[in-house]
Amino acid sequence: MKSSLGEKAYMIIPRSLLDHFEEANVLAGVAGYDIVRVWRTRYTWRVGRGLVEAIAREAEKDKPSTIIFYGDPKPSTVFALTKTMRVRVVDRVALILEIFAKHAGSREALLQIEMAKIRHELPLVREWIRRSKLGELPGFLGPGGYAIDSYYRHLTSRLSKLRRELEELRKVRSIRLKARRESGMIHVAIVGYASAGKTSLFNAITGESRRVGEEYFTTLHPKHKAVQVNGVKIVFIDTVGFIRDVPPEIVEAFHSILEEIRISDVIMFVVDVSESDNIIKEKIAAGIETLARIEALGLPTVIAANKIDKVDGESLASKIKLLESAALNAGLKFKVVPTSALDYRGLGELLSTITSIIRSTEAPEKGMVELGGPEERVL
Ligand SMILES: Nc1nc2c(ncn2[C@@H]2O[C@H](COP(=O)(O)OP(=O)(O)OP(=O)(O)O)[C@@H](O)[C@H]2O)c(=O)[nH]1
Ligand SMILES: [Mg+2]
Repeated sequence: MKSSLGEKAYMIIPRSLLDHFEEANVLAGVAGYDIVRVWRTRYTWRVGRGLVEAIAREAEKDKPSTIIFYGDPKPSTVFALTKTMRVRVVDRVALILEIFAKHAGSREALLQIEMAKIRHELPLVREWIRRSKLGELPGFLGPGGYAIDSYYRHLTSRLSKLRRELEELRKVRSIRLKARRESGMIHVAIVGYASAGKTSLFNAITGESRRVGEEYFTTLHPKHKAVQVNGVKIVFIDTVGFIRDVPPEIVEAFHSILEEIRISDVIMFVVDVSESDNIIKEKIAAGIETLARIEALGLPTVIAANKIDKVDGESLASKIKLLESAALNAGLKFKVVPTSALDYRGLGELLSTITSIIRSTEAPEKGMVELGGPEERVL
């Protein structure tokens, strides 16, 4: 993947996603783009001809290298934009895949992301082939139709190669995960929406000093650290943050990164309660959806209602109710513990809740097994 630090880019955002503009901007920044102009469009899948022309006029002056269409543009829309503007067009899926590719922590994750990218690109290449057969691409984007055909063949054969390689890696991983299960070690996966404070809580609990930050995806590969809590040895896993509406192409790439959540003993679901009720509801829903997709919803879960240092007592009570009812609405019973990774409030209760969950669900000898080393990074 090409490194694109500070590349000048335009963003096109559909009206229906304007609420997500902040998130879109942050993601573009993480992917290495510098958004110099933003355009609104009425649809999530296309842009009107007038807008394309207006953008093209500005692009003459700004010369952006990339246009980020923060939606799900149809191949014909991407084609039209590329043809008029002669710049790369990146949609939401491709943007997120670029971020993942930059930070993938394992060979398997890298291959999976490459596979997702190819799958995402194929319909676009098909559109190019169709247009070139219609004679719409004389000399455009390289030497024409033949090159596009052979590029398409290259992509499809790479896809089968990736499938085979991933299958091999999956076998190795399932052996490793089986060993982990049989070792009897207790694993607590720290999950939650991007920037909820997962790494901050992980650091506070384990004494680590992993990087934390306001931008999304500060953490992109999981980290394991074993600590002794109330007489139980627990491996805490800091994971990559969830985002809403994870597009289907990404689920699989996400899947490999998040898979170890599924085989954890307890889920610690971190929610930033300093945000508005609506945002909290949306993010809880996104988290539950992701957990469901990775088949981790049945696991005992505790919600860390984090950043309480930013919330006054009265609204905190209502936010806790909100969390409980959001879980209940999804048919889940999660215990909620208010925490602050900043001033360490609630950490004692959080840990005792986790150990009591472990004691009530596991055989007594579990958790007393000695670990091979102080920490272990799997991905
Ligand atoms: N006030 C306050 N800020 C917090 C708390 N926990 C985390 N933060 C801040 O929130 C931001 C995000 O924290 P991280 O720990 O990086 O969040 P994360 O969930 O690991 O984020 P990603 O890895 O990007 O998904 C940082 O600026 C932290 O300093 C808290 O309890 N109170
Ligand atoms: Mg983090």
